[in-house]
Amino acid sequence: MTIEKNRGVIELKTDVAVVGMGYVGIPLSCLLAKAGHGVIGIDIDQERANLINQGKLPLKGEEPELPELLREQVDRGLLHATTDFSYCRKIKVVFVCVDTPIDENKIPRFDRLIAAMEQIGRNISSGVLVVVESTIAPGTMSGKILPLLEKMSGLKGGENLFLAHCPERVMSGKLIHNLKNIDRIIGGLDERSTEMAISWYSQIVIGKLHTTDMTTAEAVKTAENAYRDVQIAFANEVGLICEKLGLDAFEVRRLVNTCPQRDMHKAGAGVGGHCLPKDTWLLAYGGKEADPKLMPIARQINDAMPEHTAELVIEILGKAGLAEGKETCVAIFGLSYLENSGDTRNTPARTVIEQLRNRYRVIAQDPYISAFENVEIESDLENALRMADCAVFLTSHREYSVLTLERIAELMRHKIIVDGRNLFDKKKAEDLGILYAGVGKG
Ligand code: SAJ
Repeated sequence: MTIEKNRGVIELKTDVAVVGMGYVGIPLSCLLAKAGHGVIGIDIDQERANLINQGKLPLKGEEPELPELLREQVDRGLLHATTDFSYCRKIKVVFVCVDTPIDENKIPRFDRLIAAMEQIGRNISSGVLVVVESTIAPGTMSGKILPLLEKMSGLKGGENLFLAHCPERVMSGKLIHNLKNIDRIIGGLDERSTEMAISWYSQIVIGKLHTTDMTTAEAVKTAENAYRDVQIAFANEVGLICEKLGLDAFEVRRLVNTCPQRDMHKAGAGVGGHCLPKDTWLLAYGGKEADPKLMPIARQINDAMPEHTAELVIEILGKAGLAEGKETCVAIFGLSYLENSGDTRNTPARTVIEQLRNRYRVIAQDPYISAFENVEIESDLENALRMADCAVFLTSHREYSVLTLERIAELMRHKIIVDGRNLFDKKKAEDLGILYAGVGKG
């Protein structure tokens, strides 16, 4: 396939297409190109494709190795991004990494995945392997994707069309590391599909490749995240109990975890990200016949934590006698949903700010984020503290964990901290005359 490059038209040897150039598709494309394959990255966003073709990474936050890896593969002519699905012709394997959101009723929205599958189906040729990395509700591969691909392509699953589900296990801030090192589940339509998928992943994954069927692979991925979401909800409920009992939930957690077979998670200001808030609902949707109860309740508990954190702010400002109004300034530290990342997908900060912005002046600071919806940003950490009557910590960025309480006390207009991530010691704060409230900190 020929493509325009700054040094004229070059022939691009392509055997791989990756559809959906985001947190999953970009690192996958880079590692496959690094393994020597010509990779076509297909995305509906022309802007994003242009950035990638300039060797620029269109993702926020620190991603070790990835910016250099992307630039290298583009310069080598082994990675090219486009919005044109016709590049899927003559391709040997297509990896699908489009996102799979849920709607406000917690029902999976498959439209992006289906749209991608229709385009892929129109262009693939006999013998192709299609691998879906997107997280999907159990039953989607066999019930939706296989029939759709067969219909659009005229190919037949297991004869001249091969299919597998290999759910991604990446994490913002560790995209390349996780992709290389974490074991993968490969759920094939049949033996042949599984073998073909193994031949590709064994070139880029050091972790073990565990094989199973497609529906089991769908259930594994959604269950592994629902498991974590429920664990966090348990920790949050223990946190709320400890607040009422005047206990430190993190001390309770530390001692609980001295007991074998315990792995209590951490109470916090909420559960953000692209995975956990959605994957529980994907599993519940796939298993709706069983009428699951624990997982929806866990989601409810986790979704209520940002509001609880905002409540702590309102209560402590009331206790300090600071009136509601724009002259009282609340500084939010941490817009990202995850420490040391610039990823704001489903961030708890969004809800906390919504709850507070009509009561107080709200400013925000995040080392990885320079703009966030229409929130007033103060990028300098110490200036933000100087402006603040109340400092609300929602993300445990390393920049915050090196802040001393003494320095905070020196800088703030009123010494009030609400700690959403157990960054500070309550007693030490109070000894310094700081009014302190924290999630899980009674
Ligand atoms: N959180 C808590 N308490 C905890 C752990 C996390 O409140 O004890 C919060 C975090 O602050 C964050 C959210 O939950 O807001 C999600 O945190 P996470 O560490 O699970 O990070 P994610 O969302 O990037 O999770 C991803 C998931 N990976 C995939 O879906 C492929 C998850 O399965 C992994 O366990 C996690 O990365 C990881 O640690 O690798």
